[in-house]
Amino acid sequence: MSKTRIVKTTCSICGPCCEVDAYVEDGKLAGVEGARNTPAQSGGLCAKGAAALQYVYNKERILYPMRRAGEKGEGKFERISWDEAYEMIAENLLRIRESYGARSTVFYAGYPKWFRPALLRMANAYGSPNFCTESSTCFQAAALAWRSIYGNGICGPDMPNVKTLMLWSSNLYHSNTPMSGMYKSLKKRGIKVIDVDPRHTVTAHDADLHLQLIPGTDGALALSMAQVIIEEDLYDKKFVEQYVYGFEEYKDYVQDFTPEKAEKITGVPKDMIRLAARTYAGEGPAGIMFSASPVVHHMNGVQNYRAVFSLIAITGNYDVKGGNRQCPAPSCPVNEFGKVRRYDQEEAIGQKEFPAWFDLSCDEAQCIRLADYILEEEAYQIKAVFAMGLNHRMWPQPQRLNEALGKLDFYVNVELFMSESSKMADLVLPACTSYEREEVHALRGGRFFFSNQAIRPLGESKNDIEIIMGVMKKMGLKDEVLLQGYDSYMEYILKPAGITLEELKSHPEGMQGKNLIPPAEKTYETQPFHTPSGKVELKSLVLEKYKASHGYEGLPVYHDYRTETSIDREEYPLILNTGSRKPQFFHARLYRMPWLAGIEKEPLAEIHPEDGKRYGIADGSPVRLITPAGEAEGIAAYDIAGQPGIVYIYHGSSKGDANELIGKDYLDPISGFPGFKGYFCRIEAVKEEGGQYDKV
Ligand SMILES: Nc1nc2c(c(=O)[nH]1)N[C@H]1C(S)=C(S)[C@@H](COP(=O)(O)OP(=O)(O)OC[C@H]3O[C@@H](n4cnc5c(=O)[nH]c(N)nc54)[C@H](O)[C@@H]3O)O[C@H]1N2
Ligand SMILES: Nc1nc2c(c(=O)[nH]1)N[C@H]1C(S)=C(S)[C@@H](COP(=O)(O)OP(=O)(O)OC[C@H]3O[C@@H](n4cnc5c(=O)[nH]c(N)nc54)[C@H](O)[C@@H]3O)O[C@H]1N2
Ligand code: SF4
Ligand SMILES: [Mo]
Repeated sequence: MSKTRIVKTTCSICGPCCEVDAYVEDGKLAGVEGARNTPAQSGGLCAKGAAALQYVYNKERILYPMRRAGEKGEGKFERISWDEAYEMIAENLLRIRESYGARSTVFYAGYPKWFRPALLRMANAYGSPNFCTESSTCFQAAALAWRSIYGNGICGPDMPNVKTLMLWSSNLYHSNTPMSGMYKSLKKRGIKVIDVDPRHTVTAHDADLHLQLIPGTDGALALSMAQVIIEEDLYDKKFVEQYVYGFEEYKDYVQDFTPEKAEKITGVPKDMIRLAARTYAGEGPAGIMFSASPVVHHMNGVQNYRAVFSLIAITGNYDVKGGNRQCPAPSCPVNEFGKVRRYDQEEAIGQKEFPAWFDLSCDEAQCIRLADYILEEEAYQIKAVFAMGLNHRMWPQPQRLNEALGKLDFYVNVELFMSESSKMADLVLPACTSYEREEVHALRGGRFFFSNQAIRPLGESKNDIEIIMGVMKKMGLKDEVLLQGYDSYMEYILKPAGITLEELKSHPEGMQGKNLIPPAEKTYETQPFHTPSGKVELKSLVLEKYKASHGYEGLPVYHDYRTETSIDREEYPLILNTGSRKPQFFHARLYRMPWLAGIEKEPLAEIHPEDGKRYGIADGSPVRLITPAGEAEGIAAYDIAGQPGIVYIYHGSSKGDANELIGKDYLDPISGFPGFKGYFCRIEAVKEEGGQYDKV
């Protein structure tokens, strides 16, 4: 009988990296369980993590380096050796740099994050300013909004010490399962929770106050709360006087946003706005938990989040115990590893159109217009893409991007699966999952964990960082760490924490870093804010710099996408909100897992029963969504969690991709983020032809 081993490792199917006890039999993964006996976890896994075997042993896994053998996009490939693959990359990327300049090559990372610092170093060593990631639609716009006010460090809520928590668009039961235990514990501690969400989610159900606003009206709601806080003298005058720039103009601007007016814009009753403002300002310390995406997936997204983040400053909840507070440092030496200034003399993708992104974001380009750069010679043409986890379904008008990728001189995708985006590549390289690699994890609060290799990499797959090392070596690119091998890399990132790799390996339960700088409080008393004025900028001087050229405004102004649009609202009367997270899906990558895909076989368009009746669409029947940019089909699901007038649909499915519906130029002018959560559509019943759809 074969012996079962339990290996301490991690799941990183969706990124947060949950610790896992993997059951291994005869070198094969036989089962997974949430790790027991770790301080970080209670032994559970989410639905996605529990289906790990279908991820690791998926029939679409790429097992060998594969070179295109047919036409681009045809999907015909032939197996080659790793050495031939590295040779092919080196030859092409060196030729393209020679002929068109380094900036003609884009280095791109999709959602997976663990190898990004190494990829950034590769882009730097090659000399291209075009390192970019999925953050062209995620998180960076929220970071930009934050930095435009506070200058640096993004501060999350100080959960152990908050008295009031305002969740501003986060449905963590679905999007961040590992955090849900913490959220539940708030109730036991008597913490007041205010949830701002257009839908009555499970998370909203557990809150004390749910502000059910119309999507994209967040700015008006926050400005109105500020109006109440200032009018009722609930603001922190001392902090404002000493540390805030632009308060008088901000104060004048918010005057207009009375709860009466805001109720008309947002749909939130005026009394609830007042109550929320009084609770947040009066029952502190209070923290705001914000999300990487929904608020900034709107045309006025950056300004809307600026209005929200301004509330932290005016109530004196910035960098105090129980407020929004700086994280302990060094929170993640892995990030430091990638912090080599990119080659920024040359214009990067998006730099002309979205200049504030480059002033206020981290070291990456804004690649939302990647297809335009390939197809239309924007400022210059992109000729090659070296991608790790590129999924064209992330972008609006995904087919257009995929076609553009097919026109490149050279395109490599390093992937787990032979995805549709991979089929367009000249070369596809097999990455391995977290179960097949060793990895050092730097976790919150300065905890480190060594994730063991539970099984050997499938086929000839390799971990992404080893692939980067192989490519760099073949190209003759210099890097003091990456050319020393993977163990050296792990040693290097552990060094600041005062731990050796040997030590960490001998502590399967993980270790606390040794040289951690404890969380500070009120850092502003000793250091100025990293803004042009040295203060908290309610009126951003960086944004204002682009007033004449780009029309940006310094104050967190509110523009309503529903009225300030050239789209004919009579033709497209409904708001289209795409991509609110579902526990079983993760963008485009999990539709290939039978357990998970089986939960929702066709894309569900969630509509309010009133809209269903108005447009003659029965619950469970086929429906067509039509926007100015495209059409997609799905199954109508009556849902009373949202309000009439709004259609919700998940993205990433090849059966009915919500992103085919979104216009490619429908972008927030400051961040370049698409208005994924505030576009317009109409819906109509689809005539069934011989049972085209499975019943859901
Ligand atoms: N299961 C699963 N988990 C995920 C992901 C996944 O695909 N699947 N994706 C990961 C990624 S990339 C991200 S960025 C995070 C996102 O994490 P979250 O932001 O927590 O998740 P969402 O469901 O996108 O949005 C949260 C809530 O915002 C609401 N919302 C929609 N539009 C608006 C709006 O205009 N204003 C406000 N205030 N609220 C709005 C939605 O109703 C939803 O309940 O999730 C991560 N976790
Ligand atoms: N309409 C609409 N569109 C959206 C959103 C929305 O809410 N609505 N959300 C946006 C947001 S917030 C985000 S973050 C993006 C996410 O968009 P993507 O980054 O496109 O997300 P994924 O589908 O997870 O694709 C990443 C790819 O990486 C591969 N992969 C996974 N692990 C590894 C690994 O270890 N190594 C390598 N090399 N590859 C790996 C996966 O197989 C997958 O094909 O989508 C954005 N697009
Ligand atoms: S939340 Fe689920 S899918 Fe994501 S890492 Fe944890 S167990 Fe895996
Ligand atoms: Mo995201």
